[in-house]
Amino acid sequence: MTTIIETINEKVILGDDKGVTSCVERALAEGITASTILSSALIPPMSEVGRRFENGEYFVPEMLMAARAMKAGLKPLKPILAKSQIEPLGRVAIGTVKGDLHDIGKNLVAIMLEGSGLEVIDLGVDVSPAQFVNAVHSGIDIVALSTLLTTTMPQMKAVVETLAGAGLRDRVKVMVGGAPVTQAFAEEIGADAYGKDAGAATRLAKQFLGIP
Ligand code: B1M
Repeated sequence: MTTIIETINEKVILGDDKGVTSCVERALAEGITASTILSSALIPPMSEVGRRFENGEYFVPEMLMAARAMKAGLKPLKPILAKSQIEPLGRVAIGTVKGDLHDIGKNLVAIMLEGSGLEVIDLGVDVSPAQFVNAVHSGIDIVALSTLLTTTMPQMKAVVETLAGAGLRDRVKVMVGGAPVTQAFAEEIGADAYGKDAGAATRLAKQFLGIP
């Protein structure tokens, strides 16, 4: 018998956004936790979509439909993952670097950071180094950079360098993440940390702010 998790997997791959939303709501009603739905039902199918794209079975429209379906599944989870807190414990500016339009992972990181009580200023996608610097001027503790493309990884270095050029490098912590990014790359470009996933990024942010 197919489980609800398997059904959600399949519906994400097929880009059935309405089906994904209703199945996620059903899974929640069945008592499956939001984090299990996220890690077992919504994230894994994106790897399969990537595999199909690499093999030429899927093209950009199919990838877009799958991304839309995944986002539709995130909607009912968001209020549960981001339990509201009263006083923000710190401020994080997050964005996908210039030239890159992928935002699902970045959005997940933002949700988890918010859920841990931090104020998140989401700069969106295709964010230039100057835009990150402007955000830091408004009083930011941490800058979180995301990228999914190898071609836009140098933009992360550009952000670190632009912050240094503006005399702001010591004022903020810079975290980097996204599928092609590694700990070694983070060290190479002078970032303060590498977040493997949304959970790791949240743990690091709290560590930087001295939050237990
Ligand atoms: Co694109 N795409 N895509 N894509 N896409 C990839 C990334 C790719 C690996 C697919 C492939 O070839 N197998 C490939 C990149 C190859 C490379 O550079 N090595 C690729 C390509 C080539 C492209 C285009 C160039 C395709 C084209 O047009 N020919 C194009 C680029 C457009 C652009 O950005 N300028 C493109 C476009 C798209 C869509 C628009 C169709 C869509 C994005 C929709 C959207 O985001 N709104 C899309 C999608 C969906 C994908 C795949 C299938 C899925 C990405 C995803 O959402 N994963 C992807 C293949 C794959 O990843 N297997 C692929 C799920 C998400 C939860 O994971 O984003 O890794 P991820 O986030 C994780 C961690 O990485 C981490 O935490 C998250 C969750 O725990 N993390 C951080 C992420 N950011 C962080 C920041 C932090 C910390 C952790 O801060 C500290």
